[in-house]
Amino acid sequence: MSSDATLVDTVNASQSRQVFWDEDVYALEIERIFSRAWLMLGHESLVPKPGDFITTYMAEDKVILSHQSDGTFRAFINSCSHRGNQICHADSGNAKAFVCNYHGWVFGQDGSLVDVPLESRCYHNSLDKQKLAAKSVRVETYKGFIFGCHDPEAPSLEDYLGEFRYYLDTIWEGAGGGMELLGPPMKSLLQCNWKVPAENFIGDGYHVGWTHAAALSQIGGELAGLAGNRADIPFDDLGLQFTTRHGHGFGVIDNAAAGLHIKREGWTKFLEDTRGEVRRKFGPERERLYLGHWNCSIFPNCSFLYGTNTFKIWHPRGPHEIEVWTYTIVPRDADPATKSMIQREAIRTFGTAGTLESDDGENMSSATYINRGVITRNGRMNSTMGVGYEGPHPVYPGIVGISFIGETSYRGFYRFWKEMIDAPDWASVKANDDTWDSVFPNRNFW
Ligand code: UNU
Ligand code: FES
Ligand code: FE
Repeated sequence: MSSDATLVDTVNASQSRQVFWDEDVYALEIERIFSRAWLMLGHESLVPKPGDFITTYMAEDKVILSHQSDGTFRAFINSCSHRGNQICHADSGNAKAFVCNYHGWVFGQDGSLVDVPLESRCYHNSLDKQKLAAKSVRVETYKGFIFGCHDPEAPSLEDYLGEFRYYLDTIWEGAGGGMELLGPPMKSLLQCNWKVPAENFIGDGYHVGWTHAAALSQIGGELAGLAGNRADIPFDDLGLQFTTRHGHGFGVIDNAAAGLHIKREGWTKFLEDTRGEVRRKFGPERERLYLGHWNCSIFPNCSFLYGTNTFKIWHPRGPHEIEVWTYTIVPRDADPATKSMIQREAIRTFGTAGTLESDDGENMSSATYINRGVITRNGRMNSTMGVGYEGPHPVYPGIVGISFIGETSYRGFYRFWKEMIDAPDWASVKANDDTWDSVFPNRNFW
């Protein structure tokens, strides 16, 4: 990497293309972001009963997430403390214990080492099993969503989500039942840097009418007018964009929650039936969000579309590849027929072979692999759309951008990315809590 390259320029809203390509940048991301941030592990609905487990990833580390007999959730590294073999090879199941298939060491639901074959005869009772538990992960939940973190100094999950909970509560609590995930996830490999989909989902309203033009006109509905950027609709006033303290953000298109659904009766009825309660609980500003379509990323690598209801984790596989995990997010209180209708529509649009998913995939690979070229990779990218047309809002927390089509939440994502990359520890991140949003100019915008 050329040493003078400023990876992220928060003043001019540009990024070095090395953020998508360079091995050293990736190593730094693993150390400073994925080893220190709260990462999405799943939802209680995926492991509803004691003993239920799933295996997943935190970046490239395999972990087991397990529902304990006391009702809590624990996670631990899926690698045996004997010679390192993977402990559990199943995607999910229910287990009282996990037996390593190499030499038979047995780990409890909490990752503790509970049994060792031939322990007294061959280890002569010298083995300190207490010290040989599988490495544990900090686990906390928010509204049923389960996150893991490796850093004991990281803030609580509630503080990490911070004021973004104002937005998440709108749907993760909603009218009371909140949301759950339908699994098992679809899994696919995509040849791209993990940030390309993360930035796309956090705030790329701009690509929707262009990349997805054919799909939108074919689907019809509220979003068809975006197709080809041709229609006489208010592109600069379609909704809002948000970014918050720890890089989480989203864009909302007003009154378009079910916009990508062809079969939508149950879903729109559910929204109509529950919007009144959301209004009573959260007020009209959040009722507005409840009825909109969101493209959203939780920093660093979890994204979802509320309305379309696809839910993604972008597991990095080095700088140039990801494993995409796709769940469907549905209201817990919806009836089973509505849930499966939502799931079919989510898979049709954003499943592995979804019509819109495959529109995006080619761009994501292209935006990554173009940087094979040395001259190319030392250039920069631009994210200036809407600079100055954003700021602190009288009602909505964080920084709020004027339109769904803008790059406010991109700038917020890379602002926090840079902060994490530069910070030696969480204490130095916390020191910026009161000044983080000063990089956004024109602060009296609203
Ligand atoms: O492709 C997307 N991320 C998207 C599609 C976002 C909003 C509406 C439709
Ligand atoms: Fe945006 Fe090409 S026009 S990447
Ligand atoms: Fe897209």
